[in-house]
Amino acid sequence: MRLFVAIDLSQELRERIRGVGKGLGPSFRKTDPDDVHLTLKFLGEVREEKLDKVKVALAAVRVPALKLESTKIGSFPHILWLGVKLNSELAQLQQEVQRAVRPFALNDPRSFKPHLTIARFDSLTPEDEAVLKELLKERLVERWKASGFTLYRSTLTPAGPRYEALARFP
Ligand code: 2AM
Repeated sequence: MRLFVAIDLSQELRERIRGVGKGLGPSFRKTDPDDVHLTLKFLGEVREEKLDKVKVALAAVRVPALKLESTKIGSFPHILWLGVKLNSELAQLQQEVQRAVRPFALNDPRSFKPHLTIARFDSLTPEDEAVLKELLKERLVERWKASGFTLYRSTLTPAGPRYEALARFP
């Protein structure tokens, strides 16, 4: 099973992400705003027998009171995202989650860049190219409080990934 650990968003932030999505043309594959999350750690494929151990490891992580804040719209190749400020509580939680799941997880040397994936894209129409250029100038600041994190299972389907919450860690 493909697993990842993420923080859920506030309903207000989901609505703002929905608003951004309304301006996107057909060359963007939008994430359903109800599925958008802040990934702390992608574990990759984990054998089902290990699931209980993963849960025990995550249950030992102490979660600070987290005040989060979205920042600006940006892009990686093929991904349109909304950034999240990397404050010390978020950095600490991400490191602790990463440490807890290290025996079970993919070893990804990339540094943590907190982001919310709004849409994915390959080639863009000229209109969508112009939309992207404008969006990249925007900030979308929304504050929310996280009350914990969630272990998710991701199932890849032809219609895109489906996410299922397996356990919540308040
Ligand atoms: P993304 O939103 O930037 O694609 C489930 O796939 C979650 O884990 C997504 O939020 C995804 O981030 C994140 N993730 C991180 N590394 C990944 C990887 N190597 N493969 C798939 N998803 C990854």
